[in-house]
Amino acid sequence: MVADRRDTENLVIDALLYQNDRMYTQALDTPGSDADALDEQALELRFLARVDAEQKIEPKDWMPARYRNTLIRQISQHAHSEIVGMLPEGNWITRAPSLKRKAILIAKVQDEGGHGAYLYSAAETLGVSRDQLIDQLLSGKAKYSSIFNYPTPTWADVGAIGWLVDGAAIMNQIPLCRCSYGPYARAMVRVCREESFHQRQGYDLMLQLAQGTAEQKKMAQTALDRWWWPALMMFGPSDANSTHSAESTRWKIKRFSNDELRQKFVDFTVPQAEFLGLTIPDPLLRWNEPAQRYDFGPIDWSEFEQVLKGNGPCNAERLAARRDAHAQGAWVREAASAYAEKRKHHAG
Ligand code: BYC
Repeated sequence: MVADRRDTENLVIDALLYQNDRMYTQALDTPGSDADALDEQALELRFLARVDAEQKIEPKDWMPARYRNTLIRQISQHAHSEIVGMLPEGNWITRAPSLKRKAILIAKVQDEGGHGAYLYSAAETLGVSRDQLIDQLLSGKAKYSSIFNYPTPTWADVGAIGWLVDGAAIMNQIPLCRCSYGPYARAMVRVCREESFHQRQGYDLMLQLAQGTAEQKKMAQTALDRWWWPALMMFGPSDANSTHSAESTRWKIKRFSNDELRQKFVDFTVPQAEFLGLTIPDPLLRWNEPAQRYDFGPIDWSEFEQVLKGNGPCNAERLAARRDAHAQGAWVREAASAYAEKRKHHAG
């Protein structure tokens, strides 16, 4: 069936290209002419056939402008999320309760910086510069994940972030390893390996607290109460309100819908909470035997919208911290540029 469709597509592409060649030979190749439109149509069909055939699209390949723009949007939002995501946990490095936990946390936060750098590089392959992307973040124009606009008032929040936020991130990012755009898919393979370590360290931290004193267990429960609903919001709006899903699915950027991934996350995480002896803050959460999944209560989308508009508990604080860090790092960028310039002269 799929093979049949591809054969038909190839025939259509060939017919369009043939027609186009004839038009060129009849000297109709003026810019913006029908010939250009046909060319574009043929290229798009060939692009879609490659996507259907699970071939990776690489930076120098032809791609529709909307595909390019969607990828720039998603990859840069993802990169910004990693960089802003360093802040809530970074806040605890100096206060980690043991040397072991401090070393783990430093490694995790450093990994996140690495993921951000990786992802900015992947976005750059689409013809946008890192400076442009960073300007968009610092000016407040670009989005980053809603989740990083929540505070981390206790040590247990570090555990909840690892367990829930990194757990949700893995659920969303494993399918991205098969995304149709080569550089993004390849970056995700390494990112997911590291995320898996991040998730485990978070769960391990929660386990230690949950098995500790009554006060420690309460701390773990309160952190779960704080992070549960925001973690579910990480997957994005419900399918009915997801503006980009249809196109991104057609282009095999997305392999599962926002709601499908959210459901998988709930099904995966509820037994983990039970093992910890903690209660998920949702009175409507129930196992649905016939459907073999958990049903859960409604998400407060008005909270999500507020966070996206910049009105979450920590939006202003996060952006201020990034702007500060960027300003304080100016001398490093200048020194690195001067050094690169010097090496270029030496090489020349
Ligand atoms: N927060 O049509 P939709 C990490 C926006 S970092 C904010 O469904 P799409 C970690 C969306 O951008 C994890 N905005 O969009 C780091 C769109 O707005 P625009 C970050 C959101 O793209 C450090 C609008 O809502 N992960 O794990 O098809 C420490 C409509 O949505 C959010 C990624 O970035 C949100 N949660 O699907 C620890 C993964 N959700 O652009 C951990 C890559 C939606 O039209 N991204 N919006 O103005 C994706 O997979 C997809 O972009 C999403 C959204 C599933 C997030």
